[in-house]
Formats: sequence, structure tokens, C-alpha cells
Amino acid sequence: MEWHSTACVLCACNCGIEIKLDGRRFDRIRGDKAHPSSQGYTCEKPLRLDHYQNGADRLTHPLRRRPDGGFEKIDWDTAIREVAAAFAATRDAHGGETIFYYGGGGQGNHLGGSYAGSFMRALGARYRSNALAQEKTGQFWVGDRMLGNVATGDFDHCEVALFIGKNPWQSHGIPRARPALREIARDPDRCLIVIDPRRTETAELADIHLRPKPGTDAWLLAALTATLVQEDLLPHDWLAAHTTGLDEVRDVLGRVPIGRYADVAGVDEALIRRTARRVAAAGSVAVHEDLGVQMTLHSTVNSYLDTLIWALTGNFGRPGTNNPPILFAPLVTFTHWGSRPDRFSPVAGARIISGLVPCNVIADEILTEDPRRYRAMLVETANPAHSLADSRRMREALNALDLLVVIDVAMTETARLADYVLPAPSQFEKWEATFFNLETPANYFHLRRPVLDPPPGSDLLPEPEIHARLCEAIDAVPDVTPLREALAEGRPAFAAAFLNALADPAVAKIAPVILYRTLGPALPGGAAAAASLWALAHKVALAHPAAVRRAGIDGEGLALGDNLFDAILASPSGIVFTLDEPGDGLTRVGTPDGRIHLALPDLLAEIESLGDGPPYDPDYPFVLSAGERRAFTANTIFRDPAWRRRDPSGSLRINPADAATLGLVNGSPARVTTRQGTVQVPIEITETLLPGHISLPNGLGLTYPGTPATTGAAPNELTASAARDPHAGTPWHKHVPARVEKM
Ligand SMILES: Nc1nc2c(c(=O)[nH]1)N[C@H]1C(S)=C(S)[C@@H](COP(=O)(O)OP(=O)(O)OC[C@H]3O[C@@H](n4cnc5c(=O)[nH]c(N)nc54)[C@H](O)[C@@H]3O)O[C@H]1N2
Ligand SMILES: Nc1nc2c(c(=O)[nH]1)N[C@H]1C(S)=C(S)[C@@H](COP(=O)(O)OP(=O)(O)OC[C@H]3O[C@@H](n4cnc5c(=O)[nH]c(N)nc54)[C@H](O)[C@@H]3O)O[C@H]1N2
Ligand code: SF4
Ligand SMILES: [Mo]
Repeated sequence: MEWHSTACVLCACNCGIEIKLDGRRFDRIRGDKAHPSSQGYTCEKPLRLDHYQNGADRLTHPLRRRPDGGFEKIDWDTAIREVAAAFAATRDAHGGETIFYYGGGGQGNHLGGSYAGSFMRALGARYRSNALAQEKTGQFWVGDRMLGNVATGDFDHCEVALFIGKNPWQSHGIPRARPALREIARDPDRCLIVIDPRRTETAELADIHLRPKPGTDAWLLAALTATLVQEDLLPHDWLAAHTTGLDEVRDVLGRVPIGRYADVAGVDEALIRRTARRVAAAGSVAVHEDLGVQMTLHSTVNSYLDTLIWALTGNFGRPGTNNPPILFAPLVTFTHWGSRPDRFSPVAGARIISGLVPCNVIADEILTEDPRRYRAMLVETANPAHSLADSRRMREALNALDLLVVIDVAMTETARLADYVLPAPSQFEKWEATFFNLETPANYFHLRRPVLDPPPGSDLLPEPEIHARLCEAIDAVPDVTPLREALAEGRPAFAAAFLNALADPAVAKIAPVILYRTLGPALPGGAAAAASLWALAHKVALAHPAAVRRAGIDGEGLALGDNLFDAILASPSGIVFTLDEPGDGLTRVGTPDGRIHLALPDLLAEIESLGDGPPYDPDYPFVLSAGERRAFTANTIFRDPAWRRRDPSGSLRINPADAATLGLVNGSPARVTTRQGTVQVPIEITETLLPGHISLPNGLGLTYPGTPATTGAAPNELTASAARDPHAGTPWHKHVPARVEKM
């Protein structure tokens, strides 16, 4: 029996794994030592991947909704013809911009989504979104305005590691998180700092744990950055050389009442000052913020203040600090300082950041009489009926569409509402890759090969083939014979012909599909889906030739991109595709003057006007974090509840004092009520939460064949779409006012 190299698809780390099959079962799974980033590391979750691969609600055939509400199996010719015609009819009647695209990539799969834009552009669609628009867009907007880029922390080499609203012990997000955290914690010269109201597994290891009351990070972070300014802990030469706007920032932070803000956050002022001094004294500081601050009150201000921590202390562009990664694919896009105008969603007028409409306004954009409303939607590798705020209203919105088409591997909450469900092979049955390539100084790309065939008797199509056929069905694909002929002469001739062909806007719109239909069939081992990577490899090689060469790829001119592409095709465990030298990060600041712009006036004004603390409603005395990452959560990628070895129904965590007041004991059922809804869940009493703070896990509340009802509470039955950041529209899922009652 053979080990197959692939990757874990459960979080953005995408650790390399090897799988041994027993028939169609995943018999054994281990870390892949040849994977250049994870180097054999995995957490416990991928050992359960058979529950994804062989889930009982895997889709096997294209489905069409019947008039009686049920689904019937159809063949692919019918499915493609009818779906293409239905989208085209929406376009003809109401304009292509009323067609909305949601998703395009989960935690492990972005290759299929790289072809979806072709069909959407061919239809004239303009609006799209995905989960990044309910977590990262505030951070992207701040990064865009301050440095024309985003920066990620280098935790392998930092002296001080600062995690803000992030629990990497459970949620990872940095390579080999657990050994990396242990190493930092063990080293007396290094320092691990955690800002989290919960005493998380990561906080347990920390040298300094700042424990704000939930939702008070803006006050705490303002006090921390104000200490840097007021105690003059700033590297003035560095700031003069690399930044602008210091005076405006100093003006506002110089007036922050540190003691009062510390009181609002409930954190000892002396500890805040000690933390600021430790950060300022360090040779290098790496910062990582995540959902704890991105999904709570003042989230965009939080992202701004987090950025100021490293920017004001000069922790940028060196090893162990924060650096803009070289993206393999444009996972994040920037406005390039005014060269692209700001865009807003058509009905709600919400700011579009990195090309994404805020998730929290999507229902508003549908449930309206406004003629610009979205009328048709393609959902791919996402479950918005479950993952977006206010599921009840989201279901209503999806039902109100003229057309909903879902591409997935399983019968999800969203697929159940669809007019057509298009089934794809699992991520282990096709060529796949993720575009979560965010590391520095070395960055990694992993093209995964199929581990096994689709189930016998099933009728599945990989996403690239679905998008290509849909484009063909609306007559968007021109004759590609000349390109095929050029390819027969070799890649250089093909590259020249392809660049030529791009001059035609009809070709440029669907370039990925054109590559799939020309270069695709010529790729070895059936790797047609990798065709879009050829163009991306060339883009990276043209923009960053030195970093690509340092990664061991040779070649002059276009040969460098071709060789990078070929190296990716030939490496089943992934490769290092770029390697930075110290200082390279500085060259990727995308502002016109090449400087980091410290002052964002609108956000500085919000810092000045922070009030006396978060609002409090005695009817809802608790703050609920709706969607905590735990040992046995993985978004909705695992649908089979049996994958959870502990806590099968996802307990509500609550502090002992609160439990005692309410008369709750461990394991007893409780009722949690928010302004939006009510759920019943078992209780887990834990000292790790502050009084007044409760948490529910993410990814629960799914239906599954053979189980009587849903297992656990679906967090978004409790959340409200209006509870969102005023700038980025990102939700406050970590700050849901709630009440708990004994049952
Ligand atoms: N096990 C597991 N890992 C995952 C996932 C999963 O489903 N399961 N999902 C993946 C995905 S999609 C993502 S985006 C990441 C998310 O990764 P994280 O952001 O690390 O995950 P969370 O547990 O949602 O939130 C992080 C922390 O925020 C804290 N928090 C709550 N309220 C506040 C607050 O007001 N202020 C501060 N400072 N902190 C607060 C919580 O106590 C929690 O420890 O995880 C990824 N990894
Ligand atoms: N209340 C609350 N809501 C949240 C969060 C929270 O913390 N609290 N977290 C938010 C965050 S950070 C995220 S990332 C989102 C996640 O929510 P979503 O973006 O909706 O995605 P996932 O739950 O990851 O589901 C991925 C889907 O992809 C499907 N899939 C798996 N493999 C394939 C494949 O090869 N092809 C296709 N076509 N489909 C496939 C799975 O069956 C599943 O339906 O949830 C968000 N929602
Ligand atoms: S850290 Fe993430 S990618 Fe790695 S094994 Fe765990 S869940 Fe999978
Ligand atoms: Mo996420």
C-alpha cells in the first residue's frame, strides 16, 4: 500500500499530509515531512479527514429542483444547458450586474474558484463576496491605506510574538503553531504576549496575558499605543526614514487618557505600560490579529491600532517582524492609491474592499424592491445559509432570488435552498491548491494531486470543467485552434500567441478558461486544472524574479515563469516559490511615496471619540462569542457529527460564578437568547472565561443523514446582520448581547 502526498483542507495552514487508502477509506494519515512549510507537523484534526471524504451527504449527481420542492437527478448536459440559460435570462432581463457570486474557495481549495471569474465576467456580473468579507476586509482596508499592502508576522524569527484576539494553539494560522508557540514560551530571551479575554491554550503559555473585557480592545490598544507615544518609546530615525503622519498620530495618542482607557478594558495600567516597554525594547516583534478583534466592536479601529503597534516601533521589513508576503494569486487586491476608485455595493451602498461586498449586507441587497437588487446567485464551496449573520433572514434572501445555483461536494444548508446543485469531486479526488500563501521570508505553493477517483456510480465534474462548460454554453468561448497550434510549437510560441489573444476583451475576460481548454489538456497526468497557475507563475516571476531565483528556480525572461510552473507541477509535496532577503519587505510598500502612512484621520477621530465602554443592555447581560475555534471544530467542512470525539453538541462555555448564579451545573442544558433567536445547548463551566462572557463553537448546527436533527447550535441563528463595523461592514460575531437561562 502506497502513501499519497496531499494536504489538510481544514485550516489556512494546509499542512502537508500523506494518506494510505484501504479501498475508498482513509486508513492512515500522517504529516508529510517533505512539505516545505509544515515539515511533517499536523494537529489532531486531519486524522479524521475520512469523515469529509466519505461523508454520507456527499453529492453524487447534478440535481434540479422539482415543482413540488424536492430534487431530481439530471445529467450534466441538461444541467449546464439549463443553468447557463437561466443566468443568461437574468442578464437579458435585468443586466449582468444583478448576478452575484459567493465563495470560490474554502480552507483548502482555490483552484476551482480561479475559473469562476470567467463565467461571471462573461455574463457581465460585477459583484461578489466570500468569507473574507466577514473577517479580514477591515484589516485589508487599513493595510491598503497605510502601506498599499498587507503584512504578516514572521514568528519563526521574532523575539516578541504578539497575538491579538487569536488563539493559534487551536486555530493555527501560523506554520507548526504548537511547537512554534512552545519554542517562544520556553526561550527566556523571547516573549509571548496574548491579548484575549479568555485564558486560552495560547494564553496559558504566554509571558504576558492582557485580558480585556470582551469588546474593549479599542480602549486597550489605544492605551498600549498611547504609552509608546507618551513615554516616547519610538525609534525616531526609523520613523523619519520610512513613515509619514507621525505628528497627527502623536497628537491624538498623546491625549489618550491611558489610565481611564485601561479601566474601561479592565486591565491593570501598569501591565499595559510594561507590555508597551517590552515591545519597544525588542529586537523584533511579530504581530498577528484575528477574529477576536476583527469580529468585535470597533474592529477596523482595532486593526488600525494593531498595525500601529508594529509600525510605531519600526517592526517592519526585517526578519522576525511584519512583512508583505508575495502572493501567488491575488487573494487580496488593493486600490493602488486612487488608481482604482472606491466602489460601493449597489443597494446598501456598503464599501467594497478587496473586491468583496460585505457579507452582512448581502441579504439587504436582495430583500428590496430596488431594481438593482441581486436576482441570481452562484455559490461555490461556501455555505452562506449557515455562515452569514442572521441565518433566518439569509434563508429568506436566498429563497427570494430568481435563481440560486450551488457548487459543492455535500448537501449543505445552502444547497438545500438551491434551484440547481452541481456536484464536484472531493478535494482528494482532483487536482487542487490553496492560495493562502502568506509566509515570509520563504513562501510556499502546493499543487495537490488526486489521491483517489470519484465514487463509482457518481457523476461529478471538477469546478474548472463546470466553469468552462458554462462559458461555452453561453457562447463566450472563441475558437481556440490558433492557440492550440501555437502550443504544438512549444511554450514560447504559446506564450506569444496567448498574450496576443488577450488584446481581445472577449478573450481577456475568460482567460483562465481559455488556458484550461488550450494548455490544460497538454499538462501531464491530467493536470488540466493547473492551467490557470501558468499565468500566475509568470506574473510572480515577472514581478519578483530575484525572490523566485533564490527559491532555486532558474531561467531568463519568460523561461523563469515556465520553470516555476513546471517545478510546481513536478512537486507533489509543494515547493518554496519565493525567498526574501532582509529588507525586501520595505520594497513592497505600495504607497506612491514608498512610505508607511501612519495617520488615518477617520480612524484617529474614532479613537478620540471612544466613549465610556461598550453599550450594556440589562435584558441581555452577557457577551456571547458566537463561533469559537476549538479542538473539534472545522468550519462546516466536516458535516458528520461523529467526527467529534469530545463535546459532540458544542457546549456553551461559561464562568463558574455565572453558572452558580444561574443554578447551572456542568453538562446541564441551558437556553441562550439573543435579540435574534434562541438555542438550547449543554453547559461547560470553565475558569477560562471572564464573568459575563460566554462562548459557543463555530461550525455546529448542521443536519446530517441518520441523525435525528441538527447537532449543536448554529451560531448565526443568534447573530444580527446590522451588528457590523461602520467602515468595513464586518460582523460583530464575538460581541452578541445575550441572556442565559436554566431549563
Ligand atoms: N480548530 C479550528 N481551527 C480553525 C478553524 C476552525 O473552525 N476550527 N477555522 C479557521 C478559520 S476560518 C479562521 S478565520 C481562524 C480563526 O482563528 P481565531 O481568530 O484564533 O479563532 P476564534 O477562536 O474564533 O477567536 C480567537 C479568540 O478571540 C477571542 N475573543 C473573543 N472576544 C474577544 C475580544 O473582545 N477581544 C479579544 N482580543 N479577543 C476576543 C476568543 O476568546 C478566542 O480565543 O481559525 C482557523 N482555524
Ligand atoms: N457566527 C459566526 N459566523 C461565522 C464565523 C464565526 O466565527 N462566527 N466565522 C466566519 C469565518 S472566519 C469563515 S471562514 C466562514 C466559513 O464559512 P463558509 O465560507 O461558508 O465555508 P465553510 O464552512 O468553510 O464551508 C465550505 C463549503 O465547501 C464545501 N466543500 C468542501 N470541499 C469542496 C470542494 O472541493 N468543492 C466545492 N465546490 N465545495 C467544497 C463544503 O462542503 C462546505 O459546504 O464562516 C464565518 N461565519
Ligand atoms: S494546522 Fe490546520 S492545516 Fe495543519 S493539520 Fe491542523 S487543521 Fe490541518
Ligand atoms: Mo475564516
